[in-house]
Amino acid sequence: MGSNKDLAEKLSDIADILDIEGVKWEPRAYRTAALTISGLSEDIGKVYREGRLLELEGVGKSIANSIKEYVETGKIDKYEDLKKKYPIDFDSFRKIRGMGPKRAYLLYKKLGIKTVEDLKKALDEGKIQNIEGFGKKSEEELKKNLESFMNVKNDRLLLGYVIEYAGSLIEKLRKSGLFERVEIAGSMRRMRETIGDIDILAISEKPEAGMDFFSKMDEVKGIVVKGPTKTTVELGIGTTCDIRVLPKESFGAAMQYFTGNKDHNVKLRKIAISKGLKLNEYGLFKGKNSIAGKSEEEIYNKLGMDFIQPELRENTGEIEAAQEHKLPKIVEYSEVIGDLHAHTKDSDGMNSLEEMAYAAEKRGLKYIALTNHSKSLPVAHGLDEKRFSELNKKIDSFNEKSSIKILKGVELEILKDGSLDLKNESLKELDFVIGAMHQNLNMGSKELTARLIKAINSGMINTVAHPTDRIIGQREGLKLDFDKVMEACKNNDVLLEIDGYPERSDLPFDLVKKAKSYSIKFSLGSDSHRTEHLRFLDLAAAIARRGWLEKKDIINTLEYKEVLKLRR
Ligand code: DGT
Ligand code: CA
Ligand code: CA
Repeated sequence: MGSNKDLAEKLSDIADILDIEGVKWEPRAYRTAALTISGLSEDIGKVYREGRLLELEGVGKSIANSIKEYVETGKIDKYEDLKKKYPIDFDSFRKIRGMGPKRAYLLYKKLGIKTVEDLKKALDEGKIQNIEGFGKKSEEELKKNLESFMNVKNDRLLLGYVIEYAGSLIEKLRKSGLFERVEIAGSMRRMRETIGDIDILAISEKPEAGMDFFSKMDEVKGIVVKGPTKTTVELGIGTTCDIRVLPKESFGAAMQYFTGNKDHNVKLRKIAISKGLKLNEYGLFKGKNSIAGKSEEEIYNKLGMDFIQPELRENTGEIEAAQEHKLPKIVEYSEVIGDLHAHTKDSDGMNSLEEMAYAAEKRGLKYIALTNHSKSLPVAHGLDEKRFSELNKKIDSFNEKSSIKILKGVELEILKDGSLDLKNESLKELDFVIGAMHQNLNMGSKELTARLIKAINSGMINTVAHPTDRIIGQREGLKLDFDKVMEACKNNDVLLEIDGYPERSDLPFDLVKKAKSYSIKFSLGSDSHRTEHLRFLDLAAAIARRGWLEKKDIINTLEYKEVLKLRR
């Protein structure tokens, strides 16, 4: 019953409503709990059943009771009561820039606006500008922000919050003893940043027992279809999962077919036909004879091309490159040995410098850049020059005694006029500077591009943070002129960042590919705000792979001492 996503939305709604009612501390607790649950890589029902609710960040006794109620009944009484009084679609409004809960409530009270559709109608009719606290300019802004939300909203799940959960499902299936092989396929295998569902392929001598086992797993909330070799279930995390059992001799063909993407497959099938062959999920056939099927490699090879890594299968030129034996040797996940974007509790992170560094070490990394926010970002408790210099001293003494190294970094505000938020003397003491635009983004494309380029030309920044500033499902990227930005990066040896934080996944892979054509290099970052987020570095690496990057294109593949040289 229910799902993590739905529960997180309900808790966030409670937070919004309590905010409107002027309640002091509670909204914060509900928000933290909601954030924890939406970022959880396991089903909340499982956490409850195993008695671990109180271990979750932000979950105290009272919220734990609400979660218990939710898991057992699918409802939370407190939520239902509050929603009666405030029948507002807070979940959508939260994702629209400039629509905080108090504004949403004001618009509900004055104009009866409950939904996104109501809001759109009122905006179209010019009714918002007359409401106290709004005005013509903020009406225009809201219109733009609503449009941006409508363009990007979707119900797909973010890969970063599902991939480990899927991994644990696979592990359970493997351990059941009912399958000879179990693998992930579909968009998750391609490491697409959002997924529509989870696709699993298996080999089994006892498919019916396998299907029974699968459909009765704890994670399963309902069965959509159940057959002898194909079953689809609804999972507690808020998505469906398919499993298909296939004959051993067809497994490679099935992996190929069900990994997709569709356009990639369509083109492969055409190539097969042009060679007088037929390709389907059972194999590659010449007449009635199967000439390949056991492995993906042999299928690609028999079609006259090199093996294509799943991350590349988007029909963006990989098939042609594979035919000409010109595919790049894309970076391995294990070649990324440092994280170049992370926060500590000195700004808006949750963990200390030591905790972050040791957690990174535990993940096998050799270094981590701690890139706290700078002073002009007060919502993130940005640091001024003096506090950075104090932090630097702590980092120096940490580095003296430990094998994992910390780079002294900053996620530096690029101010409205393109100037930088810290003095040059202070920036010179740092090892890694990420330039970022978080505020005053309501400017035209030309101004915004010029602002960023001014910072790139300053000679003071190493990389550009999450360059498009998109938030998946919430807002579009900035309207930057990327040709100009990339030209400037190239001329100044400035990197572009690939931020692996699931909602960001920024640069997107198509722009990565474009930037590579400018010979730009890249930095990868998890954008961690707590130790658990360090895993997002792999997602940044996945985007790098999807953008065809090789080891030499990414500075996180360099040793610590080499990275230090970039600035000296
Ligand atoms: P998703 O689930 O929306 O994130 O994206 P996919 O790519 O996982 O798509 P899904 O789950 O519908 O199907 C998995 C793969 O199976 C897909 O990537 C390609 C293959 N496939 C599914 N339907 C078709 C089809 O009608 N034709 C072909 N050629 N392939 C298909
Ligand atoms: Ca899928
Ligand atoms: Ca599917």
